[in-house]
Amino acid sequence: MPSTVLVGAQWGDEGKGKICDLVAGDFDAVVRYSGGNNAGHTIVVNGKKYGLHQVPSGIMYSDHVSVIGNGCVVNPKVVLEEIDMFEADGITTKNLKISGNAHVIMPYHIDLDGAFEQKLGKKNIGTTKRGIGPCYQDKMARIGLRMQDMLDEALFRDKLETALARVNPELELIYNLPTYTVDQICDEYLPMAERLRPYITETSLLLNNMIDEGKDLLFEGAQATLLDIDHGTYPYVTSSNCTAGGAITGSGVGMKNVDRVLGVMKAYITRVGSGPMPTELSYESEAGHTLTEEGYEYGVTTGRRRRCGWFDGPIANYASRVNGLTDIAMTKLDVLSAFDTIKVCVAYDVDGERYTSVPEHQVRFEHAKPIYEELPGWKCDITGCRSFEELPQEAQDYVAFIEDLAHTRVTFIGVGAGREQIINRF
Ligand code: 2SA
Ligand code: GDP
Ligand code: MG
Repeated sequence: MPSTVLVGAQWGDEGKGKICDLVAGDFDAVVRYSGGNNAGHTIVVNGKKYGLHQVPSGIMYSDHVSVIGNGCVVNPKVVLEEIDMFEADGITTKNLKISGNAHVIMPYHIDLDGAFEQKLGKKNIGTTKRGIGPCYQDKMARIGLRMQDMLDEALFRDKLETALARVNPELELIYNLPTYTVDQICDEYLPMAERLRPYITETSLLLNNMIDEGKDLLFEGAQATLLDIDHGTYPYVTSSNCTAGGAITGSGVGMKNVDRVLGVMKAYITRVGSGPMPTELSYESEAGHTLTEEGYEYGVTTGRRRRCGWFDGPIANYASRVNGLTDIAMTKLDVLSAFDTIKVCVAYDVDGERYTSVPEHQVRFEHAKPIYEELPGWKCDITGCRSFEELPQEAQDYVAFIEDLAHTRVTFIGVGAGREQIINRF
């Protein structure tokens, strides 16, 4: 396969981990380009389930290079825990590479994330409280610490002093929280830095050298289009560019090297955290309850129950546009087998005006009322289907209906959580 960006096309948890693990065998490297351990990517291999937060889902392939790119934020403790977990399971991490330019999540980022959410009260974002927003804030404010800084004690101490001069008053005076000393953080972080030293490298150079050798790269998106800091449902978003464009800035690879943008979307939609969601069904409703429980819609990082709703066509159309999708992987079609009929949102009614894509203005999106079409269900087990033709006609029609809404073809169809439970149409 040519170099490909795999991107979440909804609000996350579309099954990026599974698709990434599935296709990774066709690539030479898998690259994470945004986010940190807020991500939770599930892969199920030989019946064993792994929830990955920092390490790319390509780690299962021992000969592949796994890269945590410069656009990511890294919690050293979490990466080390994942490294230890894989090594204990006989999965080598010798080809894991972490960009020296990736930013480091500090304990005060986690404190500030929680404190700010609490301060926001009812207006909270519903973050994962992993310190992601405050870490990216420091990056933009140019007081962040990077992986490379951890490898040079004098530099690390110096930069930390600058960061703490700004952070400590905020902790103490605004949130009434304990402050940090340089020594305290060094005692915790420098030993972790020594363990991580062999993994930290110039990943942009490494990836470009691979391209020069004719190797193919897979960029594994985290979070999703509607959680993107620029293109998402701001302010209810994460703090990075999760859309396909982020793969370029978040890895240091040129645009000419990407040939394919594969959007991953569920056959319905979910969201965790706050913010508008036009097709949301209450958990108490029969359909909402069925999607949640049949789809086992609970967060991989925080365990939070995800909000569930019918497939949202305007979002699919929007995601196709802002990412430049070449094709779609549609996951969890099997979950819809429970329904007699299935609703699909084909457009929004916004104060009397019809929208077939996501309106840019926040208030319009908040006012969006879904216009549904109801399609017949298939009501049978499709988890054993391995070709499009084996799917019942109603399921084939459902996929075709969504292709029309998204103006993009569906290449993969997920019919179960397992690596092999997939239909590859082309
Ligand atoms: P943050 O922590 O600052 O990135 O939160 C900002 C918003 O982004 C949402 N967000 C996510 N949405 C879906 N899945 C995510 N990963 C985990 C998973 C989530 C979990 O795979 O299940 O376990 O709860 C993820 N990460 C961030 C978040 O809900 C906020 O709306
Ligand atoms: P990601 O963040 O996009 O990688 O997605 P998550 O791992 O957070 O959530 C997706 C969930 O759906 C995981 O529990 C997967 O094992 C599961 N999953 C993925 N594809 C399918 C599918 O086609 N059918 C079913 N039933 N489950 C799937
Ligand atoms: Mg997830």
